[in-house]
Amino acid sequence: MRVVGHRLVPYALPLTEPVTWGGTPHRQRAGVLLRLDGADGAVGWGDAAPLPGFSRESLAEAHAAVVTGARAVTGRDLDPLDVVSLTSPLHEALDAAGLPSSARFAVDLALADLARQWLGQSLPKALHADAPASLPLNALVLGEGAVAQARARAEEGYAAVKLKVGRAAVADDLATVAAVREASGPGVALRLDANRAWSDADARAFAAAVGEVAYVEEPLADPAGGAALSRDTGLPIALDESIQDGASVEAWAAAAILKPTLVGGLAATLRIAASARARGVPVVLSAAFESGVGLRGVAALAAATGAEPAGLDTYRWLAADVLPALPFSRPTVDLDAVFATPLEVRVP
Ligand code: OSB
Ligand code: MG
Repeated sequence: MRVVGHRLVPYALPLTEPVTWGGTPHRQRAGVLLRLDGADGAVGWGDAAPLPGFSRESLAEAHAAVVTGARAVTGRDLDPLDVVSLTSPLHEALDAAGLPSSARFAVDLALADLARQWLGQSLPKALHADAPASLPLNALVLGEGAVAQARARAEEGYAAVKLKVGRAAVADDLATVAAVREASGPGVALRLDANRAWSDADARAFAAAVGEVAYVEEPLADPAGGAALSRDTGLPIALDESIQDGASVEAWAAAAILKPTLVGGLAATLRIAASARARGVPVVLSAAFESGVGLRGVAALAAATGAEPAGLDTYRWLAADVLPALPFSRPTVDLDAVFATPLEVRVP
């Protein structure tokens, strides 16, 4: 497959309500799409959406790096099997270019999207031959009305609900978690995320009273205490920011949360997922409020790495998208259907 051209398409999408990242409320989500044109007329799309407060790179830096990556692949004749294996000399060249994470995600995704069309496959199947066609999703419960939202999502049939903790007093969080558990019922896995809000004492007080949960992401302000906290209290702890910071996933972790926009793109996500699995740690793919183009990539990686309920529910907070409606606001998504139609990108 020969890449004959590329184009960058900046976007800014309104959010349904302000969402806080890194302590600042945001009303819109900005990023840049990468379009790669194949010699046969196929088009591959990627999405670079650095998340303020989480990404190290700015949007301007991401944009410049996507240009660098796009130039590196344009004009090259590539074997589509090399592209989807994500371990070719091309990927080594991209590694050497040191693109920031969100830009590398865009380049990896656009290339893989082109390659999978050459191969006549959905992106999940192109990345992993045994990838399931159907993917369970997690319901994200944010802001006011968490209990009512959790009840509604459980009634719709979601297998997992995720709730932010650590922004209120421990006693208030415990009451909210108990109410969400009561509202969602016994069949729904409860995922919590403290985003490093707690002292060791706060986390131990929480662990002593919380009851059964699937896991708590990043409970500690000082993540070095995670292994001891988990060992002493039995609290299942998932790693998220720690993985973004480059920590390896150790066997004591209850889950590895992988955000391809933040951990280095498709190849890096598959590499970290394999090392987590080798230690027996389940892998949960999750979004960072990308556009629909990026979310399709996250969905594909979730299926390719094992299909724990995936965190695509950030889609619900996009008041507009660059694609026609995607079927991501439901308990399971049919990935063959998502990848059956060519993309109709239109930037609002
Ligand atoms: O802390 O997990 C987080 C989205 C953007 C930035 C950080 C986080 C998130 C999510 C994504 O929670 C949704 C999910 O994991 O279900
Ligand atoms: Mg998290």
